[in-house]
Amino acid sequence: MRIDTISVREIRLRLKTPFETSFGILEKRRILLVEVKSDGASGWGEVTAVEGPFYNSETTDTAWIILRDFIIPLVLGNELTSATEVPALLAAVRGHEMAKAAVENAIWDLEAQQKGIPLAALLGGQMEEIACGVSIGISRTVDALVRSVEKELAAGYQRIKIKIKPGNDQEPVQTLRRHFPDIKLMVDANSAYSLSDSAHLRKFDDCDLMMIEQPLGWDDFYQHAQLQSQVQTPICLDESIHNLDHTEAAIAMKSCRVLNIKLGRVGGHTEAQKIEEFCRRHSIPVWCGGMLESGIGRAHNIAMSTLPGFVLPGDVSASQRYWDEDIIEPEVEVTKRGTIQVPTSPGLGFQVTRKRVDSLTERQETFTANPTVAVM
Ligand code: OSB
Ligand code: MG
Repeated sequence: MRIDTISVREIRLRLKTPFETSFGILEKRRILLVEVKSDGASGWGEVTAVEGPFYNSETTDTAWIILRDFIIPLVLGNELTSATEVPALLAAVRGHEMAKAAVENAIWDLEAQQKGIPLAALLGGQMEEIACGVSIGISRTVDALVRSVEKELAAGYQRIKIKIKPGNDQEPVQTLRRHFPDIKLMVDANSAYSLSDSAHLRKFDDCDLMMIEQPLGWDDFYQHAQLQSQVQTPICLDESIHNLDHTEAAIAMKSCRVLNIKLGRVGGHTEAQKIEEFCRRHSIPVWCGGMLESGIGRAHNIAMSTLPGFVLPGDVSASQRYWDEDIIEPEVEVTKRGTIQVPTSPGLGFQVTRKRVDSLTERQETFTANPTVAVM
């Protein structure tokens, strides 16, 4: 497939309810979508960066510039046989994994369409449905949190993750455990603690948590290893893991016992596959993280979650938890068992509702490859 045009656009989507983490509150999302065309077919990808550099170093605006000035020129006009060739084209660009992933993943969608198979099948995924959990932001009161958890459990979700930060951690967790003694429960700190908090974090050992996600530095392995040797609750790394090398280091150093894979954070499906395989060989369970994605990013997450190493429920949940109206048809729905059925039609398996995407678009730029010169 020859990469004929690449478009990048920014859409605005308001979350139904603001999402609070230890690094800030997300509400009005500014999301970049990438559309790659080859032979008249379109593949879609999403930049999962948030608005400010507070989860990782990328932002919506840095991704726009890096895509426009560096990533798109390196990919445009190339003749590819497989999306797995994209990382080599982009190897000179350091970091900016979320910007890279949007282009690579769009090409995965294209390739699956050209082969007439679902993206999940192209990736090597076998599951027909994936297990879903929810990520609940920091709540204003513990009562409100208990009500949210009740609602999500009633909807069928298989595990509950809550965001925590210093001063808003032990009380909500202990209250949830009293109300819901048997649920799968975990916490995500988004790097809000330091190693000197280890005695405080050890109190979670009595709460039967599945894991504590990214308690320490966003780019740390060493201190997480020290913390893991001092607490019984498994540590899960999120922010720290950008690639397979990081994964090998984290496992060798015993920095964590569980990994969350986010497609954007690791630069796309090709690297995600390698991480999944490595973790499977080392008996490290993985699950799919979320970045409050629109339907396009969500569809990619569903496809990735069908790989065999994804043995724990992920942060992939129904469109209606986030948006009044998503940008794909059908929207992502969750069964009473807390699962999502994996689509069986070619590519992403969801139709991008172009009219709605156009109406939400704030800016757009399209880049076209030079016409190929016919050889006589
Ligand atoms: O750390 O997992 C995280 C959202 C934005 C930034 C970071 C994180 C999250 C979530 C949301 O937890 C998961 C979801 O998409 O529902
Ligand atoms: Mg996280």
